[in-house]
Amino acid sequence: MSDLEKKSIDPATIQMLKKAQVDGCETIFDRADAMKPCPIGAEGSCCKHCVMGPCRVPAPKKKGETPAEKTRRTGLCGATAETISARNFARMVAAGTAAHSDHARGVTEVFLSTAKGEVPGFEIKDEQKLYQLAMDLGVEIGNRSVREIAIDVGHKALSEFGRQEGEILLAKRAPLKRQEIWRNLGVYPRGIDREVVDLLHRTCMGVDQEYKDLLLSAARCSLADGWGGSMISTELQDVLFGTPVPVMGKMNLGVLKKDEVNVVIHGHEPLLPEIIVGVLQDPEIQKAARTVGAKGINLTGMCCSANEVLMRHGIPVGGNFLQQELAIVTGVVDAMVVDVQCEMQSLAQVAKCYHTKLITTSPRAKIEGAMHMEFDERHAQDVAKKILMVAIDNYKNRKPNVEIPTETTDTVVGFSHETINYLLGGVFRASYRPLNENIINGRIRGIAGVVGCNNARVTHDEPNFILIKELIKNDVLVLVTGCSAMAAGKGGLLTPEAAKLYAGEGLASVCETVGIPPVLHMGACVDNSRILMAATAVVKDGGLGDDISDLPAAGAALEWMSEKAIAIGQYFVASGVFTVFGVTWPTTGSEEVTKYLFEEFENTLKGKWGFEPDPLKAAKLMIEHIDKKRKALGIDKARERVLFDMAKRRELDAA
Ligand code: BF8
Ligand code: SF4
Repeated sequence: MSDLEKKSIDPATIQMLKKAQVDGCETIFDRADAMKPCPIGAEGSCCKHCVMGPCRVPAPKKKGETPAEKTRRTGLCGATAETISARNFARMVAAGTAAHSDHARGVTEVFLSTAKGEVPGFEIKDEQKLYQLAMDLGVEIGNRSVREIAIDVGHKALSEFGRQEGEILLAKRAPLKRQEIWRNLGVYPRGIDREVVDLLHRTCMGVDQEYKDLLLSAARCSLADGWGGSMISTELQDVLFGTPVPVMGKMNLGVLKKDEVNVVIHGHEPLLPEIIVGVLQDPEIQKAARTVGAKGINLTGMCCSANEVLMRHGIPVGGNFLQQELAIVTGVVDAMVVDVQCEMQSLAQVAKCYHTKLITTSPRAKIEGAMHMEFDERHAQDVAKKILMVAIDNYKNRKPNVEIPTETTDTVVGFSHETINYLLGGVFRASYRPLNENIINGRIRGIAGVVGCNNARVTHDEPNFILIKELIKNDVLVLVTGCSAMAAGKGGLLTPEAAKLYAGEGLASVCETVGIPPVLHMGACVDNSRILMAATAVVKDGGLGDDISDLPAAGAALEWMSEKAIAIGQYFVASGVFTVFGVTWPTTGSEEVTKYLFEEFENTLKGKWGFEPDPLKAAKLMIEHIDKKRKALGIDKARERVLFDMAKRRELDAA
């Protein structure tokens, strides 16, 4: 196996890496070879919170240093390794929370304008969800019009960002016991922006210098993301664009088409992508595409934007984070349209190697060398059409070095929290009861959320794919979002048939009865809030304890790279979930800080972090945790009986 072939488990990715090499086009995979991560920064031991530094306070070479040795290891201001490491960790949480929540703010503003009827092209698609949200936000329904209710919901949601007093409203959706834990610890999230500002303030030079206090504040900030910003995004996007229901969709670079104009939408906010989907069928646009000799326009998604339009429209997915440059390497992407987050600056360089027009659209994110066509919700359709026309015009500029991988995989996606509810319980008696019953009787051992990114420091898609396969083999139902959902999809795990092929007998029997895949795609990264809602629904349905931390459940992000992933992991931990990360752990510079996150959080928040880059070992940790929770609930014996029954059945079948 050549070095190149070890970069990914996905053949389409390898094929494009080889092509990039032939074309002389550099990608992130090359840069990862050329530049190693800084070891001091990697362990969270570098502080540059003031210009007397940067101060480097690396972990001690030997274990068990004396207190005197330890005091000598500080920054100029005396900040200890613990403070520096906790501050760095907390800043990651603040940045991740800011990213999800600023996305949410944008969605809320468009939602409010839609409610007021100010933005053509946008409408309220899911009234049922609007009513539910209105109730949770304390908006009166009565016999008021949808418009009136929606305007109030928009205002209420918007005021959650700048809230100065009280508690974030949607956090009241959490189980009561969970809310009590937050209140007792003083980590109940207040305003969304307030928590981000609070954390940036206390991590400044000379402010909060007690690592436990810093880490609890980070927990509070992350909760403002999970139960605040991210949840508002998901809710309002569903109200505006429809709550996902099961839909078929294809994944991988093979979805690009040689004889059509290819437009890749990449990023996170579904606002412009939804409008692009809408204007695609415009006869004028279709005609323009045919005039340049193309058979039509092929829309493809990349990263979380892909998840959004896949879940709601079945638009094919080009790939995940590490495939963004490689889509362009095919030579057939006529335009790549980006908004915010996870867009590599190198796209501009890669686009130059081919003919691709890179188009930035967000007022928050411009890229040097890209064309900027700003998304303006008041003229969204015009902007969308102009973007498509740029792509159409560019079709003629394709160079001869075109090569599209053949790989595409079929998937069934669209498992919102509401959809799972309906599928399990039926439209008229929607409930999580059948899921709870199957967890209690042991057919389903537990639930795992496997989420997060790709990371150029590990083999692309491999840790996520192996982990997910191992979990379902052991009867753990897996929920996926973000880029890990695409690792599952490309690997063939997002189909009902995958249950028979890969799942343990117990899980497979449930999946076959309900007709669902053993791995449920729940959406983009902001939609991790759907997992919080699903976990809460399971708790509320009864029989599995009275808090999320009682559930036989665990989370993981083995290929994480973004600060957003740390914010997500932290809100899962602060919601009571054991969460395992891979690749590298950002606080190893301080044993105390790491121990606090990995062990002591369990005593207070009843959830904790874990670190394990090896996917099989990570699966083992998660399954052990699930079994520990089953035992505490007194349902461990039921599973043994189910497995025994199955062995008996097989024996009888064989006889
Ligand atoms: O928000 S999983 S690489 S695309 S950060 Fe980015 Fe990570 Fe992908 Fe979406 Ni999430
Ligand atoms: Fe160094 Fe303290 Fe300044 Fe950080 S805040 S750079 S540890 S002097």
